[in-house]
Amino acid sequence: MSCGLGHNGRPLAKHRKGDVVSNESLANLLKEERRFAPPAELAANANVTAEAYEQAKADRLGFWAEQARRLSWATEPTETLDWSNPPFAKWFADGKLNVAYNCVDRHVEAGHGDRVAIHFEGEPGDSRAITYAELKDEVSRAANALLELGVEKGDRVAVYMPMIPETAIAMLACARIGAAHSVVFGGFSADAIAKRIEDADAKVVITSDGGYRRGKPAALKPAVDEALRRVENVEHVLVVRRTGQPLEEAGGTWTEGRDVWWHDAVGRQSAEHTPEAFDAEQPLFILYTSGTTGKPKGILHTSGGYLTQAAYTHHAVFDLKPESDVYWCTADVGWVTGHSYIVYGPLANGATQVMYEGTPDTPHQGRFWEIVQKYDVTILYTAPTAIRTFMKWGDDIPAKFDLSSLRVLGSVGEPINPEAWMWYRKNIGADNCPIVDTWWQTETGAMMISPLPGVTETKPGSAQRPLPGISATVVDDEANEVPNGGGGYLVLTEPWPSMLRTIWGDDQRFLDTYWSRFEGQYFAGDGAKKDEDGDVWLLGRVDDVMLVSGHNISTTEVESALVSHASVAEAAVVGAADETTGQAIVAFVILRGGADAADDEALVAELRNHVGATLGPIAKPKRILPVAELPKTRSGKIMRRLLRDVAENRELGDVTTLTDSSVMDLIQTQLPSAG
Ligand code: 6R9
Repeated sequence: MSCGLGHNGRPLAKHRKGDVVSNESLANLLKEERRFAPPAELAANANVTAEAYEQAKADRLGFWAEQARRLSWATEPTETLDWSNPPFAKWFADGKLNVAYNCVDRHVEAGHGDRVAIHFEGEPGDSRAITYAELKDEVSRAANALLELGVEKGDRVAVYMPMIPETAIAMLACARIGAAHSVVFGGFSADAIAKRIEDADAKVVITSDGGYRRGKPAALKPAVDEALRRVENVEHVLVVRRTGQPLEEAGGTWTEGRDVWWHDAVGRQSAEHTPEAFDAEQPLFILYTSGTTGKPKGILHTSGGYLTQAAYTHHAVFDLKPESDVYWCTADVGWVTGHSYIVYGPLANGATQVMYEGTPDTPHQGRFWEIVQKYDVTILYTAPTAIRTFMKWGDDIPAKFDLSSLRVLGSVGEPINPEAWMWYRKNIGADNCPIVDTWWQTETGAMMISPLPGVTETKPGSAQRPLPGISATVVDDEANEVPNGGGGYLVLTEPWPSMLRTIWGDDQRFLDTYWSRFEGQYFAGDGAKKDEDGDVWLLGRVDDVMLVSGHNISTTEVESALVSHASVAEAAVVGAADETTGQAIVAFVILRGGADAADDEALVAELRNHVGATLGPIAKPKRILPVAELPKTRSGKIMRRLLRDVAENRELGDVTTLTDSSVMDLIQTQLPSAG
């Protein structure tokens, strides 16, 4: 057996969700011996060098106080962290600033008004370049319009939009007047919108007639109309015209007095608006995390600390040179990656970025690479789920485009399987772009664990080290820090500037969810492992860890073993109840190049043996089921919970956060023998 998956000694009956990931089960990932040094030229000119770790270690708060000076403060903070009432943090509490001024006006004042802030690429092929000067005018007009609609400092505004520049403009307009936005992913149902509007008690909703998805207009306003039949207190709906599709045709309505067109209400405003400086702890936004169960949690972020860390990490981790780089984050603004790395981080840094409205396969599967080529994108930030999809579509597709402008590649959202990492490096990065695998969460607000592109010798599949100024480690069930080589739970051991301040309206849930599992430490809910160098490997949500015959096995590990087989593009692994072994490993696989091997018993046997050979016999899946698609959340994470329902022949649980709910029907019809 190649890795010695050991028995953890706990009786099966004691298994509960969230049990620690045993050290032994993780040996395989540690066998990853490929190493990639930073390109010499990048290292020589890098924004951040190894010294930053030393500096932050010597004086963590001093380090963050220095990073806060990247921002323009109306009143400079003298206080860095107030931790007198943990875990309720205040950062830079006596400082005052305006977040929108920092993201827009100051770049114009510094003489960069002509620099493109956003290269917008619509799905149908329309495009718009918006300079910082134009962005300043638009944000100011939108701020004036919100004021006219009665929005005041401290109010909440819900934003339900496609991926168009007005979404960023709307968010910045809220920030400019001190209202907190609550962005609801465009495509969530009326029910989800209603719950979020109600929870945050939003006064105004900003939406659009729709956006383009997969070559067609997809309406948004009708869902808002439906949501507003269930909630009170919304005074106005501000509607951007994007598709021009008649509202009634899409099932929507127009409520006179309540609904106003953006081009009317914003269009007629003055482009002059003087930003007011707000306290550093002024709420900036609420963003709901889907959560697998229960009511969504409204994660609250505030201004000064959040913007400091979003700006610093965007500068450090992407080595951003605002004068020459063209940055592209493919996430949707509706999730935290879009908040921190489309809107706040890049704009605070004066970056030029691409914003793309649509899907990666419209009108063809080379669309992303065509965009990289068109705009000479230098920094690309995407998700493992996208990378695995590109692997599935085939190497020949990116090969048709000139991707030589790229210099740094990023990944976020899930553990990236070593083979997907290698594919990304070779087929997109021409073997010479550092890959930064960035671990963080809605709750952390900004990146926490990641390589630095000019410093770190990277390892395929590892997020590696806490960033300068960040304290994270891995602990066992009893909160003891595990030694190098050990596995357990990822915890954050010191407060950080962009940390969530609470769950909106529910301090107790904030304490219970994050701060009660381990005394004085933030519990992230992820399993992790430290290798012999102390580098961190993420192993998936602790809820997904499997217990097979008393062995803890991480889903990530088995999935990575499957993806390392030449025939597999993507894999999702779950533990299904099993009379003999407690749980049995069931794997759902998507084959590369779309091969249909639903009845290819030989391949299934080969895959089982491949996992056995890489990880040890205990990790061999009991069943392997080739499928055409996997259920994913809208942010691209595999929803293993639903696959567990299938594997255990249960009624499916809540599917409302799925990107495409027909996927589950497809999987079920493909699996006559799922039981
Ligand atoms: C930014 C974002 C957070 C959860 C997190 C973890 C997973 C994110 C990861 C990663 C391994 C990475 N995750 N990045 N796992 N490696 N580089 O995704 O926020 O939507 O709140 O999800 O995503 O499980 O706990 P969010």
